[in-house]
Amino acid sequence: SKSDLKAVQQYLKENPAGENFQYFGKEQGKNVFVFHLESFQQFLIDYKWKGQEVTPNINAFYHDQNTLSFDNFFHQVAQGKTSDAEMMMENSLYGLPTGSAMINYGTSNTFQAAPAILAQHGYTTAAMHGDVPSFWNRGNTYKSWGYQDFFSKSFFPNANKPSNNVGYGLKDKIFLRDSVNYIQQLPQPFYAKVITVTNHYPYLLGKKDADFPKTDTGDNTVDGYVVTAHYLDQAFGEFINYLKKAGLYDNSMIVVYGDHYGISNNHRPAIAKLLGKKSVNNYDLAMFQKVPFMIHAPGVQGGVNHTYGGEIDALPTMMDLLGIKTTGNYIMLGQDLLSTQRNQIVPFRDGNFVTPQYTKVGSQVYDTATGKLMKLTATQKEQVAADQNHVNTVLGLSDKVVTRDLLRFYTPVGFKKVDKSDYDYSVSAT
Ligand code: GP9
Ligand code: MN
Repeated sequence: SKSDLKAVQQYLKENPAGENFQYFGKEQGKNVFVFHLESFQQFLIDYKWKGQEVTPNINAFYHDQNTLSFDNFFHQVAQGKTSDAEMMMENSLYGLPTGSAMINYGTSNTFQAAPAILAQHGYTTAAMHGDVPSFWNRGNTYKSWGYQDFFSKSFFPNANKPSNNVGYGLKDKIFLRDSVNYIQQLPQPFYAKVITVTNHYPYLLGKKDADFPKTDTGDNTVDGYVVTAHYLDQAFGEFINYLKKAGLYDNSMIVVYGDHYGISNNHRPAIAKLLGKKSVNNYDLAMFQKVPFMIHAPGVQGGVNHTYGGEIDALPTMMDLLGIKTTGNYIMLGQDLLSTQRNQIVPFRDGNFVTPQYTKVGSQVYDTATGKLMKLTATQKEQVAADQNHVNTVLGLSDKVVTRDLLRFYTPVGFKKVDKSDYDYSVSAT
């Protein structure tokens, strides 16, 4: 009901992060790429195996002088995996505690998502992916989010050849090369989301594409991870070169993120081996949920930012750089990562959390800086309880927005409601 919405608005009013005037609007009017690195974890950045960097191109991008990189950025997904990441990245709303919000609410709900917001600012919008549009209900959800185009598998004739596919879809190198044809036709400025897929469990890749040695943890589903990650990295490098050749590199803001872990917590011994440790505890596993978040922004001085945040914070951050004010207007539960006023509590979907002080896993609290298990003083107990209360509140409010479809009761200033019938993603018959 409308009173549920009031509670959300009240919360946002009491917890404003605001923008950072040093960054606000610095990328205004630029094309925007959101590049999805499937199952890509932060530990891969600068990681070496047998003396070789696994992901040299992504590493170079991470360290580029015009890239804002974040090294305390966490994925916050649950069962909805990729779809949870997409929900957060493009709506600044959480996925649900169980199931996928895109599947259960993507078709019917009202959204005020990134593509719809940017369309209001003169942007053309398109998503690209080498799998079928029914997966995660993207074909319907993207209409609700206001995507004008969705180029999925059937738009890529090369996908007809079985050997061009692996796992869930078209191999990244072919997918990205062929995507450029569509990207070049988009009127500028555009917002383009590019979702890769090859670096996906169980990390299989034919001999022809496998150009990196497997790790030797002895865990079969883990040891191929660096091989497909390396393939993704090569594909990424090629894509960046295409953009440079097409003259798109310097007039675009390129956002790159890992959607979630590639190696689940069921593989503790293998994770320990990869990290060069004897064993891993709950703290190590919490830190293992870091994923890359990088914004290549030609108009700003880059560097590695240590603020604690997660996928929920991506959209307000991007909007800040694009000069679109979100605080006080949009119902977004994350906060600008560049803001100096931000709250650095990172909620996980199960109610655990990380802050610069505490890492809370079940009944255990670790010191985030040292990784030591803490015996809390009375004051610390109060702080942890307050943080927990914040986490529960924000997750609960987000769930209300999604499950009760609250955005239908509110239209932000300058926002035109999405009409799904405006969009048709079927391949034209020509
Ligand atoms: C498939 C892909 C995989 O289209 O996005 O989703 P995931 O299994 O990672 O959630
Ligand atoms: Mn995924």
